[in-house]
Formats: sequence, C-alpha cells, structure tokens
Amino acid sequence: MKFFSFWRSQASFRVRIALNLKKLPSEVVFVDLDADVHHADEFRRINPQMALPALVEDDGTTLFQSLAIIEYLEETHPTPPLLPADPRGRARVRALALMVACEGHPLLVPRVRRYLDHELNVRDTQQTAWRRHWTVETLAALEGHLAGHRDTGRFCHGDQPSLADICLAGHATVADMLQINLAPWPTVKRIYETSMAMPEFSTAHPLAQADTPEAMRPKG
Ligand SMILES: N[C@@H](CCC(=O)N[C@@H](CS)C(=O)NCC(=O)O)C(=O)O
Repeated sequence: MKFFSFWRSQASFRVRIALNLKKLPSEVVFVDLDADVHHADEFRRINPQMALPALVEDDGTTLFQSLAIIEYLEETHPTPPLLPADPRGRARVRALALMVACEGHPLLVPRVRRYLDHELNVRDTQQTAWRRHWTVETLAALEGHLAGHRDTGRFCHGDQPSLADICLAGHATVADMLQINLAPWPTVKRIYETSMAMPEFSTAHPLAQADTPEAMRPKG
C-alpha cells in the first residue's frame, strides 16, 4: 500500500492517525505541496483533483479524500473501530468529523489561499486573519457540540478515539500552528491533549514526519 502524503497536510495527518490506530504499514510517498509536485502529471494521474492524501493499494486501486480513505480502512480493517456500533453514534461522530473536514479545513487549503493571494490580492495580515477566523469558528462549533453532551467522554464520543477525534486533532494542530490558545474551548483542548498523548496521534503530527523541514522540527 502506497500512501501519498505531505507533512503539513491536515488531510494526510488524518489518514496517518488512522493507519497508526489500525497498525497498518504503508510505503509513504512524499508529495511536496510547496514545490507544486501535486500539479505534476505523475501525481495528477493518481488524483486528478491534485490534492493529498491518496492511498494506492497493491492491486492498483486508488483511494482519495481522507474521510473516504478512513472509512475504507474501517471497513477493511474493523479493529479497533473508528466509528461507534450504533447508527446514532455513527451519525454524531461523522457529523463532528465533517464539521472539520467539510466546513473548516476546505477554507484553509493551499489552492484557496493561493486564489485569495493571486486573484483577490489578499495577503499577509489579511490572509492570517482569514485563517484564524475560520479556524476559530470551527473550534467554537466543535466546543458547542462536545461540551456537556452526554456522549462526550474522554474522547469526542465515549472513551475510545474515533474519526471525530482524528479530525479534531488535525484542526487543533492547525490552531496550535497559528498560535491560537485553545483555552476558550476547554472540551476541545482536553480531547486534543488526550489524543496527542497517544503515540498513534503524536507520531502522525505534521512536525514529526520524515519530510518535515529541519527548521520546523521542535528543538531539544
Ligand atoms: N477534503 C479533502 C482535502 C484535500 C486537500 O485539499 N488536501 C490539501 C492538503 S491538506 C491539498 O493537497 N491541497 C492542495 C492544494 O490546495 O493545492 C480530504 O479530506 O482529503
């Protein structure tokens, strides 16, 4: 199985965590988004959308879109489960995951930032304001759904990590990189810290990848 990934990619981060939780080895192929490698023909043939991640099975089956990949891994390798057994629980976990993957994250991806910059002349402090605004909106929405909900446990849904925690961890990491203090969203903060204490999450962190630039790695 080949996993096409980039250290900073939040969607790749999600799949890295799922692969770790399910203990699935993969050959990682690094696609440098900063060098536009995702626009080259070689990667375009794998994912014509020119976005990461992609997963290519040994028989050539190509999977794309992080949530579809994770659901595929869930169906093909059900243990440990990343979705609850009951339909209501599954709907809640998927909804929490989609709040990140379909609402917050798409506003932050390189092609959107590039359009803002190149076509609309939005750069520097305004670009940062855009990123912080949509990141904070999603943090607040997550906190609203998680705080005080009877199904919220150590993790977003009960006491085991799920697809929702995978997405929350990716989003909270982006907030961290934008130096947004998570204190106003205590449930998100607690679940993020609980998740990142697990090696399956921490070793998937953007700053801990083989293609993470040396200058970005934590010192000491
Ligand atoms: N919804 C997609 C997001 C895919 C996506 O936009 N990935 C980003 C990196 S996190 C990317 O490759 N962007 C390339 C670009 O925007 O040009 C998923 O969850 O897989």
